[in-house]
Amino acid sequence: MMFNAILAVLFALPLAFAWTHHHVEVGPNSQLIYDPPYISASVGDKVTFRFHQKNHTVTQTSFPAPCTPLFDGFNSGFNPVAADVTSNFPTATLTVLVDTPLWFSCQQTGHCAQGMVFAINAPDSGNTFDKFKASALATAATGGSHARAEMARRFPRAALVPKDLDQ
Ligand SMILES: [Cu+2]
Repeated sequence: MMFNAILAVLFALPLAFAWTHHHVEVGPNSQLIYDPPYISASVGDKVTFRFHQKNHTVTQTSFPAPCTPLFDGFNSGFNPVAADVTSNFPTATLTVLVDTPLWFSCQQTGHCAQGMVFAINAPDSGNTFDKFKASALATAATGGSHARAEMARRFPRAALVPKDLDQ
């Protein structure tokens, strides 16, 4: 009787703490994309990024400056994967801690400006994923200087983030 009661509690636990494990491919088939490009996630969910060939990052940025790392944000760092590697790709996992939109891009030179961006819980209107991506693509014309200036204006501390040395 008691034993059954304990078993019942044990089986109930996974339901009580249910969370979703999301999987995102980074740069599959040598494309400068995250697949999928955006997801909806709940607080407590985990997101595992799997890095394919080339040398990408998953770096938290912000809606106004899609290609500029966010101070103290999530950053996988660079994950170099040689062209002849086809399995056991490196991964990085983040846990979703807030229900507000989270914005990311790849910090490899030129990748963000070519649209390599990702979002969690992007709104359906207003600051949408499409606008975020368009803003990232627009940095190509300015070399990102406008985005950096805008970022420095809105988030002065972000100017202190050192650039990754690994290109
Ligand atoms: Cu990249």
